[in-house]
Amino acid sequence: MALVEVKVPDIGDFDEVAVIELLVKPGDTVAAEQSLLTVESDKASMEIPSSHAGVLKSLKVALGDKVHEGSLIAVLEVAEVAHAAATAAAPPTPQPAAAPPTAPAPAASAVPAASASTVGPIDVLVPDIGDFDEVAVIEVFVKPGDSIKVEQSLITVESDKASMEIPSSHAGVVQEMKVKVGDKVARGSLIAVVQGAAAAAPAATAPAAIEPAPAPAAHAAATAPAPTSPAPVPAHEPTADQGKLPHASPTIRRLARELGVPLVEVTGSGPKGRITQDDLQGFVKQVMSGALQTVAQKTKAPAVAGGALPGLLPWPVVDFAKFGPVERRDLSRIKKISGANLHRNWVVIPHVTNHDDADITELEAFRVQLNKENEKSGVKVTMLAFLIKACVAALKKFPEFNASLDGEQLVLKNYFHIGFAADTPNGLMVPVIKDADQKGVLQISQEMGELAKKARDGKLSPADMSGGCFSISSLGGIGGRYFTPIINAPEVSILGVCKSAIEPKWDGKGFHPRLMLPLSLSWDHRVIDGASAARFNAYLGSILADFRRVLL
Ligand code: CAO
Repeated sequence: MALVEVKVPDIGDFDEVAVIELLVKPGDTVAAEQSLLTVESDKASMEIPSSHAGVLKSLKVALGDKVHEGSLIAVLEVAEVAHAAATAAAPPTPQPAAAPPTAPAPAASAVPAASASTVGPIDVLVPDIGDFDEVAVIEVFVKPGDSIKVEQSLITVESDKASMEIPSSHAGVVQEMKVKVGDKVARGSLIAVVQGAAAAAPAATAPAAIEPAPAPAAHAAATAPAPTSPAPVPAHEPTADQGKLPHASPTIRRLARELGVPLVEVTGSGPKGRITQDDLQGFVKQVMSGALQTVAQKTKAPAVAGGALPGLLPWPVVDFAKFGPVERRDLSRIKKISGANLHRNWVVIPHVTNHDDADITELEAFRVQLNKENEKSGVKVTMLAFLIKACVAALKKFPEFNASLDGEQLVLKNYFHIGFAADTPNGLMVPVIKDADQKGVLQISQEMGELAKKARDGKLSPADMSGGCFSISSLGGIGGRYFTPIINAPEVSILGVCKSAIEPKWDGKGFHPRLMLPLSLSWDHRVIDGASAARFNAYLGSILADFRRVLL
């Protein structure tokens, strides 16, 4: 066993190229000549093969790193020391990503620069593409009327083994395209007719240098038709063993990187699943319109119905039937609507809840007496009606509780519409008593009874539930001590009330039995602070303790 360093071989006269793909990872067994990574320049991508067979001990480059000839890529553990020693000295053979296998080596010095101006129609031909008889046109990047630059890619062609972009030999305006997707072309095939004064391309030194094959042929003379074109640019080779690697040209891959598009998630519609520009654009449009989510978005973004939030793990998916018998029931329409609202309010509003107790001993006695007196009228005076009246007094004293946030402004309301949570067989509804400040406790009790019945019968109209300033959620008839009610946006606070109970209270001389009502006030900390909330509760308690104060 011996350790061998694998370095970037001679990649022509490129100073630096970027690592765009890592094709192996530490621990992988690699064969000699197996591609380890892909590098890409402006014009071409190429795979860097391993100089040895062995087990990859460590990778010395990361995605985005810039490398050049001699850069250390990886350390391999090889089986045969002698072989390793013999071959380690020799530079590895560069392996362009899409080089036709038997293409001749480049001969940069044999490529004359051509720079004369050209006027009139110019035929742009397929250059020497190595020893391929025919290759299929799989993408056409330009159309008649397009202004093109020298070396701008016109089409992509693909053989069994490689794909490459064919650049234009001339600048000008495309007069006519002579090929379409699916056509077969060979060296010398007419691609396009270009019109305009144009400088013929200088020798395609850059692509020629990075790719050993195919070799760029001598450039077109200043007259049309141009006999040859700049060298084709190798595109990514669709090899089976690359599995997950997207099959796309360097142009598409570069564009995808610039846009941040995860190319592996784009479905290619071209031959052998090749990703075309249309595929890429279609993908971006779908993501932008919200019709599609990338894998990253799915992991981070909230599931529409599942409740996951950005940055949180997805909602657990459990097969409950594995643990015992289950039955499934659809959520009611009201539960779905109120659930979505409650969820938004819980997530968006910074809630704080202050708990307090109000002494309602005298008030409850008064309520019971009233109900005795009004037995014949059929209207039952409820504790909730007193609470509504008391809350109106507190809202008048603390106007920021009777408000809504509108951007950076607070909308203070000069009306007092109080909602109350009603438990119905189909779910929670919040009918609203309008102008509660202008109504007496008897009238409020009567309206509440009517609205609660409508709620239970599923007959509340939208108008019955709109316009609320503040809500009360009373669990007093059921039980409990305290809870944390969720604010009913766009309101900024809500009062939760639980079951009153007789408690011993110290008055400085002795303990006395008092009926205490537990209050839980939730408030929006963007609008209200803790001191105001404590004052609100204390004031509310003082009114409930002596209801005459409501007149003050
Ligand atoms: N403490 C002790 N007892 C109370 C009380 C309190 N705070 N509030 C009411 N009660 C008693 C009443 O005295 C009455 O008892 P009697 O039948 O002996 O007279 C009984 O509870 C029913 O009270 P009520 O008729 O006055 O009704 P209510 O005002 O309590 O409730 C309504 C009306 C519509 C609010 C109620 O039916 C309801 O739906 N409550 C649930 C609200 C809810 O679900 N909130 C939670 C929202 S968050 O999920």
